[in-house]
Amino acid sequence: MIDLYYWTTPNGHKITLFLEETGLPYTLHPVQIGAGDQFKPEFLAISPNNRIPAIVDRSPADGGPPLSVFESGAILLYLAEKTGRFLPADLRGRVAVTEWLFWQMAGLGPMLGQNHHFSQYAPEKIPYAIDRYVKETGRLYAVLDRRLDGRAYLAGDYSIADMACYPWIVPYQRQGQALEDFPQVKRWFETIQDRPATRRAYALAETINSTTTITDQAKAILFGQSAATVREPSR
Ligand SMILES: N[C@@H](CCC(=O)N[C@@H](CS)C(=O)NCC(=O)O)C(=O)O
Repeated sequence: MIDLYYWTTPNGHKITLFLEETGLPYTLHPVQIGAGDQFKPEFLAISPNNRIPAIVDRSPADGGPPLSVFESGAILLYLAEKTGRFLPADLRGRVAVTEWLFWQMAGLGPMLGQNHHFSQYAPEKIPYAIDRYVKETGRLYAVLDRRLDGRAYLAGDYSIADMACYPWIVPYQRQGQALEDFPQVKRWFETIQDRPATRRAYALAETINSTTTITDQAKAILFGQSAATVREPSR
């Protein structure tokens, strides 16, 4: 049994996509990041960066005590290895999946996250920042589009690399992008959107939180963090 510490954001969706695909039994624990749940000591004990997602595997393969994992890329790799699904066993297939998984973790996620911040949430509209991240988002979409030319998925069959990228493309309109400009991304996106597991993961999210708007109080919690927040999380 997997305990999933989750909120309805792109990084959270990555893990419900995997769990719904595999049917691995899991219990979902909502962590309301706009209300500050990520600073509770019991959550920080498994996720020291005060970010969702995190998991606890109550039956790890080594038969030892429950094992926690934070960072969505590490969680996807862990679950893929645990189940033997969505990560090829052969050397070259595995390298290709990990390349695109790390590309998502280090590039697509952080850059699109800054796009969301400056386009949607920042109290001032800073043209330089908006332009910088909308353009970088477009560049990354073009990299994805080129990679998908002649390929159904990012690396071989549907894999954890696709599961990492897909949730970040879902809000493409809010990122100032049009899928018509990236025909391969559009085709790939619509194929994944139609998977029954994808539909289940997003339907589940709707039952937990159906809004994308963030209150001023939530903004203060999410965007006001500093070293002091880490040193005194209960303040
Ligand atoms: N690199 C991390 C990023 C996780 C992340 O940024 N999570 C956000 C939601 S998508 C969060 O928990 N934010 C809470 C906060 O900022 O305090 C991962 O992929 O797991």
